[in-house]
Amino acid sequence: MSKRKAPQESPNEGITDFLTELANYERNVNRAIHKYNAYRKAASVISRYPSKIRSGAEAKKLDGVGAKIAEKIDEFLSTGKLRKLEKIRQDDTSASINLLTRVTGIGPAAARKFVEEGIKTLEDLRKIEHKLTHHQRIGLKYFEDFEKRIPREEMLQMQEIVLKEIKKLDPNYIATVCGSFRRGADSSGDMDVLLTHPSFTSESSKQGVCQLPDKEDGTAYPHRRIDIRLIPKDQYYCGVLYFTGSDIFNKNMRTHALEMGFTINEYTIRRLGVTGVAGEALPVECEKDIFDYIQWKYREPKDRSE
Ligand code: DCT
Ligand code: MG
Repeated sequence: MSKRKAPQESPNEGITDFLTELANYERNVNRAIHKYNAYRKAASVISRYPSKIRSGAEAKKLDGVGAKIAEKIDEFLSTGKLRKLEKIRQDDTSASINLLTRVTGIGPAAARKFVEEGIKTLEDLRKIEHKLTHHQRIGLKYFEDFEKRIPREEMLQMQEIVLKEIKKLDPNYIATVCGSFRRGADSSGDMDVLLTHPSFTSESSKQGVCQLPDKEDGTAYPHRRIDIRLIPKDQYYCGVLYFTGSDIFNKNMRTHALEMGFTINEYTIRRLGVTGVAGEALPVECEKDIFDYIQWKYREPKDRSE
């Protein structure tokens, strides 16, 4: 999963930027996932609003913008900043936790633990490299590269190479590049590859690095993050659905599923009994099967931003 979301070009960039910064603060520092989701949802709906927002009241008409966010928008529009954010930025612990969570493999809990131990900067992390997981070491080593978005053109080149190598191993492999790439995005934070094989029944995941060969003019490409997950065949399409996202779309789909008496996660879809206990995993042969169970109209990946 990638850490940095693509910046949204919109007439309300100032607002979506501060909402995203607040979202990250709630997730990384406070571990308040509901607040994180609320800010992300508001940022997402505002980023798709076509005209310049003039007041909090105007924004509040949009689904996902409540009174508190509307108030912040008013403050931002009249003063050009937000006191809450100014305070957060000045707070040492918050700033350190936010920085450390930008390293792939370091989540909010690990970041807080490091900061409590006095490890606050990338240099500090380098000094305790022996204590880091393999994934975190890669994240630290390629910190700058991994923050760069990957243009679609490069994603296409990487996809071709990866799929070709997989087919060489065994032509029976089935592989899908998911994430924002599958939704048609112009750029991606990372490459999310799902892999299955008719004879596989246990899951594993490999986090790696790749780099395209140098360009014709001799300049090198940045190192890119590639996440390959091997998934049992019967769970493959729930995985493809989940890892195609977006995260907001997934949340909305899961909510609808619950209303219809189903529970969906990245592995399975199951019926909920009257007592709320989930039954056996239902058979799934393609993504559309999952939509059908919950009586939702099928949506192409490009239409799954929310
Ligand atoms: N996902 C999710 N909930 C999360 C995180 C991820 O449902 N909290 C799913 C949806 C997208 C998929 O996993 C891959 O995650 P990312 O790589 O973070 O998202 P992306 O849409 O591919 O965006 P990016 O271009 O930044 O990689
Ligand atoms: Mg991704």
